[in-house]
Amino acid sequence: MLTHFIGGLPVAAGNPFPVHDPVTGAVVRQAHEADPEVVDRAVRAAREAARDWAALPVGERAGWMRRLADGIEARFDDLVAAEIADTGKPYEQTRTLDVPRGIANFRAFAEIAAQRPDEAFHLPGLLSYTVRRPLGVVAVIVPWNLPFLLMTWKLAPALVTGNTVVVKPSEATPGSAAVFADVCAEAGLPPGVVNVIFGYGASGQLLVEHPGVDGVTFTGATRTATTIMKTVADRVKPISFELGGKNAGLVFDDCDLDRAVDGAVQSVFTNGGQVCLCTERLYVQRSIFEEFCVRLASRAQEVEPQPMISLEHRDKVLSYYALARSEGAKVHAGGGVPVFNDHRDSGYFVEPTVVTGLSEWSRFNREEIFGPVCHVAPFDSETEAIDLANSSDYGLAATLWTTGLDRAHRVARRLEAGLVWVNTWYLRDLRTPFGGVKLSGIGREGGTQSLDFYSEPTTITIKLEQPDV
Ligand code: 6OD
Repeated sequence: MLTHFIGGLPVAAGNPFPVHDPVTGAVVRQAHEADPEVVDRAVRAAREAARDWAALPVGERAGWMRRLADGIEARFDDLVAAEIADTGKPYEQTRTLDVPRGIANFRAFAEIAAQRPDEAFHLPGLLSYTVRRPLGVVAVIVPWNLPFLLMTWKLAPALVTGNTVVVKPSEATPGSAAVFADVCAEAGLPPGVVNVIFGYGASGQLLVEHPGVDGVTFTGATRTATTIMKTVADRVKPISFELGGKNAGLVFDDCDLDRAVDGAVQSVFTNGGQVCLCTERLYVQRSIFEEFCVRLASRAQEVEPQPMISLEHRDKVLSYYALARSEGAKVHAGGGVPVFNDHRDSGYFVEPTVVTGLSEWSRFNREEIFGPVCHVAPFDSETEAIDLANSSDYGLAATLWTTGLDRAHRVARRLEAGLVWVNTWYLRDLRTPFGGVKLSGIGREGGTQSLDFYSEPTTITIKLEQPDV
């Protein structure tokens, strides 16, 4: 049974709830659901720790970040196992992406924060400079698709800038957060700096509305974000939202086709399509459209299916497959539930799927599906491709496949997206701003943008009596 981690101690309080293995549907563990009392206890613990933690020099907090990175390395195998048990991710991905990114997040933000210069502004007779202060207690609400990667992506900058935190992972994926609580305890992190509570959305709602919480960082569904936004509006709490996507991939006829097909396979099907950055709309220049569809469909049939996180989510994805069929789509690959004839048949799998022939106005092409599926449509001109990519309520990420250097620059800057990858997908430099436009989010995290969100400047202005010496 997973217990909350509050003030450096395990807390077993609240109703138990089950966590399922998406590969088989079996219950893998139970966790306690945070009720109002638990949430209040966690926020109080974070507040009590806040003053001393904020008073540490940034170099010392950076040292703590490195020790947490070391602690993750020491518990690497446990974290991989916990993440796989909750999500059904492939071992190779978890070993090479999810857990290593946790280590990288702590190491990167230790450096970025420790090396950041302060700002000073001079006028005759006037010196102004800024000092940055942490928000205080930050609520960190983490989704189920990349639980450890995204938790640490938020924790590292929040902590290194001097905040204390209350983390709530998704009810579907509490395991790696529980191991991380152990890492904090084993590292001797001061009690209350990191607190972890478990529960459904209701626990998250209690957390964000708690008056002792000073800021909220959330990655997840746009619908949940609007609820959080309304909740915190009365207290004008700072928010950072990284939300859904309906990401476009543009494939021009001057691309390296092998590379573009490889990239499309990766950007559509990684993590079972359950990454906010995954491509769900592919637009391919007409002269290579047919060949591209044939090649993508053939590759899709070779992709090892990955489970969706829950039965409910699997049914949601399947409802879009049914919608596509009912609207007359041509299904080039997949479109159903795979049959394994083994223990996986009780799990939450869907087939990697490629469809064509739907209207741009179909809900299939407008709503985020969050599964291993894409719609492919042809375009004739660069302008049309850009218009198609931009005709979305979302604006998180886009991919471009072209060997034309001028075209790459020209098109990339005209796309309404926070992130554009050219001839690649999801390659990350942690110093860069990360986030989306339109329904895909508010604010940016990454590099100094994270430090800016998790702290606020105070401007100190001094009148100099002898200005010109
Ligand atoms: O890689 C990252 O830093 C990041 N924030 C990824 C987000 C993925 C959303 O599903």
